[in-house]
Amino acid sequence: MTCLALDIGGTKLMAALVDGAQVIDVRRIATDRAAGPAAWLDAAQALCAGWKGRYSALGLAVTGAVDARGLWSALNPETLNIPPRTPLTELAEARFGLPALARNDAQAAAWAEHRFGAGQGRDTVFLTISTGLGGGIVSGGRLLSGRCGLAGHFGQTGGAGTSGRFEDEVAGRWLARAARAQGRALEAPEIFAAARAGETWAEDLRTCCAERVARLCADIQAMFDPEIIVIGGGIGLSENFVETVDAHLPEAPDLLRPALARAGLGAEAGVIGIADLARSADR
Ligand code: BMX
Repeated sequence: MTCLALDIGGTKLMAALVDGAQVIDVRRIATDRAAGPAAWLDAAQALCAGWKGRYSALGLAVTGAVDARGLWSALNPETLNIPPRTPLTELAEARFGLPALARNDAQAAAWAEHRFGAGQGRDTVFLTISTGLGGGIVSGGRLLSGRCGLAGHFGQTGGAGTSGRFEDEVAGRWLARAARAQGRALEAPEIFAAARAGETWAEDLRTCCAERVARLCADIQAMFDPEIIVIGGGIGLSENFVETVDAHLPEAPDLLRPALARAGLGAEAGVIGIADLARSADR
């Protein structure tokens, strides 16, 4: 069964036709961050206007928390300013004329990595490290959602010895801010390129980021005891990032040491995961 899968993120909006783990067709545009949910769905609809009749299920993987009733809210409005309790599935169903299933983007990606990617068949925790930091947990073959759709939102914890919200101390926005504080107006990809070119200031930022992620992974191991922690997102997928995290895991007894892997499905994990969830009867 082919599924229309939409991914609404803080930077990009993606529409894909997905069959199993196969992305048959995909289109992307930048998210108009100043617009709101209705305009984002209009944009998604325009992206896939030519696909009518080619799909029979609808899934949405979105930044922010989605509860069991399909109500959608931002946790960090800096990522995307979603009005509280936006009726996402209702809005999507009215537009596309199909029952819809919506989940947080990182939760959907966790499911995809567990089904088809680096965590295949295993208890998996997934982390996406990009503009912010998101996550998802698959335990005993089930994707955890939680009461309000919060399960796996590790970026919203005050973990790893930092103060405040963890994603504000580790991910893309933090890297850019830290570089700016040193007089360099650069974004995360340029900072990582500078690190690869051997510039010490950039290597230090990258190492600091990896060290903090390593401490988070150790905490996750103690909390959920997964078989694997899969790391993705723009920063997570960058060259040798997972190896650097691994090298900075805190000293701990073997039992507490997580097994880490680079995400297998790249930037399409969210659409692959939500398509699989939307197809299955287990909602
Ligand atoms: C934020 C939060 C998460 C999301 C994560 C990564 C919002 C709007 N988003 O922590 O729900 O999973 O960012 O989002 O509160 P991305 O858009 O960077 O993939």
